[in-house]
Amino acid sequence: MHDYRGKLVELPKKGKLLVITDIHGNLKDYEKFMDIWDKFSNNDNHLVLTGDFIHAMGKEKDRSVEVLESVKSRWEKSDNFHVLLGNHEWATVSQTCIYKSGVNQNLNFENLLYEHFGDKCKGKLEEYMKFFKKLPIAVKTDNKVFISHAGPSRDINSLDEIINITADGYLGNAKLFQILWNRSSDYTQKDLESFLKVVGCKVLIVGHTPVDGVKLVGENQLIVSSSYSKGKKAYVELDLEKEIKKGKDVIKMVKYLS
Ligand SMILES: [Mn+2]
Repeated sequence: MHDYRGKLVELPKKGKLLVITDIHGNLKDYEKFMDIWDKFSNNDNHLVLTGDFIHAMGKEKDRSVEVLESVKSRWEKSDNFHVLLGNHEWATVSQTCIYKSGVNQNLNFENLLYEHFGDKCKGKLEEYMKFFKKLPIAVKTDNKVFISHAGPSRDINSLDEIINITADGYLGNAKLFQILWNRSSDYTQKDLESFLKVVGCKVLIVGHTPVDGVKLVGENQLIVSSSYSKGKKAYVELDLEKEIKKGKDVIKMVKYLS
């Protein structure tokens, strides 16, 4: 059973952490990452999927159900397999319809569930919503790296506010909304600095915005695209024992999916 501090995952100064973002129902890429993880996995190493593993965004076949079934089962079986909530899972929990190129992603997902489970689709949706509500929102490593789906959130003033971030529910919760939706146009460099100070970290790693593999924002934030990207597909093999001061220290730990 995962022993999280509320909605925060805290990782010790031991081993390595694979950071994988935005799978978006791409089963092929997901399986490649799971092959990497299965070889990499041991008592000290961890993996985090930073949310948005459901909802295909492009023309490719939406394999969200297969990905989700595997993610859920791996999370339930392994204490070293961590999964964060993304805005697409949040949309399911909060029943907020989100659109991509005019297509209602929630409706698409419910249709997928019907295709897979027929009459049992309602029960499956409830099961998935329950699972999403168990998911943490962020990871904080002992060597001062903070990892979330998006963000930073401008309204977070303490680490406790991260730990208790869903206490006010999932809908109409600005702090949660920002950490799941904010892109670099939604905050200033100053906001980022003060967020990192508040949570006691040096570097922020997020996904959410598709980039060509990785993109450094200012000196202290790294955007990573592992599957749904603008070109290259990158992930981070974060050394939990090395001192991290700037984004460039994390850039050295970036790897690419072949
Ligand atoms: Mn997202």
